[in-house]
Amino acid sequence: MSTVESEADASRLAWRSLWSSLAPIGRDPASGGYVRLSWSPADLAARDWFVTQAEARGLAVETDRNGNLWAWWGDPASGGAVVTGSHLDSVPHGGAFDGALGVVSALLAVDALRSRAVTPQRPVGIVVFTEEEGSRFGVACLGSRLLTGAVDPERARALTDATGTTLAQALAAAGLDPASIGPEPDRLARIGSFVELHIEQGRGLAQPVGVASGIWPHGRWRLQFTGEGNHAGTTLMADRRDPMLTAAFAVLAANKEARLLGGHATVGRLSVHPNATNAVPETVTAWLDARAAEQSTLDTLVANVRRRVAERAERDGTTVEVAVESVSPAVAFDAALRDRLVATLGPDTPVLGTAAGHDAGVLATAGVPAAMLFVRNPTGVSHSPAEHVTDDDCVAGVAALARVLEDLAC
Ligand code: HGY
Ligand code: MN
Ligand code: MN
Repeated sequence: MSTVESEADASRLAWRSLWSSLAPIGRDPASGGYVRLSWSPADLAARDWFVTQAEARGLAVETDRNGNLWAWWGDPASGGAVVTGSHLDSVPHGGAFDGALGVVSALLAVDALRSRAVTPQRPVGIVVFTEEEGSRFGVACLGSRLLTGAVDPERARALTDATGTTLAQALAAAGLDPASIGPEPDRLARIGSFVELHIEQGRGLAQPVGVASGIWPHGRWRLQFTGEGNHAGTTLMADRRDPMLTAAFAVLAANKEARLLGGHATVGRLSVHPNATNAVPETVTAWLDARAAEQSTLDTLVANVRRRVAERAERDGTTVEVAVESVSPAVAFDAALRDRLVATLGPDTPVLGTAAGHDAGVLATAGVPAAMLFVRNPTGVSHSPAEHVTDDDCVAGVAALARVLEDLAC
């Protein structure tokens, strides 16, 4: 066996070993997907896994005021840090790679640099952002938004999950002080550059690794439809004020408007009260996720849906209230950093945009020089147990991240 072959085998083994240690945490055997909602037992176990792995590498681990985890190689106080990382929470029954790939790759990239006796001149950090998916408390990238001041701490504390538990209560239960959440400008100022490695979430990559150009503007809106709860058997059709009809119309209107405008719109979550087969519902809550290449298109899409739904509600005898849960503006990643990544990885490295949101986008919006590496997704499926990356591409991602960190930190 040649040296190159044995190095490749060692990289694959290292990948498999670390990946396998995280893989059981939060996996639902019934769906084959991951349920790691922030601050749940599964999320806490994943966070413990990270702390154990970081400490085993001699990295200094700290939890910031917003619950994000940081592991340092070198002293962050010296500034100009090169930070990588991603998130470990998931959407309900999500895939194994969304977020976790970036965290596992970060740890292995540090191992790779050390095995080559690379000595960084700048501190190197690995961050695990909390509640990136917004699957528990509704606001996407909550940890990085709090860190950067993109969400009001007072509003964040009062966010509730599906059972009515507030973020403040969840943080307190995890041993954090909810009163102290909020922006940390000093911590942000220490970051010279942030590079998040992430599974590519469409079919945009024909080779193992690419570099991100930007992120579509996107957001989440909660639509609450209210009618009159009543008996399904005895209430005459003409007498009904059924919010399910208005909600159903909203789902179709969102899909139609997105198709007409070239955006994306999804209603992937519904809550029905009282949720009984033989009752006309009293309320239906629907969550709209909408995205578009241009902010003006997104604004038009959402405005058209709102107008058409309001008209329909009048016909149904129902009411509709719309609340914005989180909005993210368009992101163009730092051009110099993006070009530097391409120069490091080779001129044939593809540069592509995405319609998926990321903590790197939140940091970029806050003025931190940020970039992303994408790793090929052979099926293009994400937010599903079918999400997949081959071992060889995972190893290629680690190698690419290690080269980028070495270039930026040395
Ligand atoms: O929802 C998103 O775009 C991301 O995957 N969090
Ligand atoms: Mn995701
Ligand atoms: Mn993600």
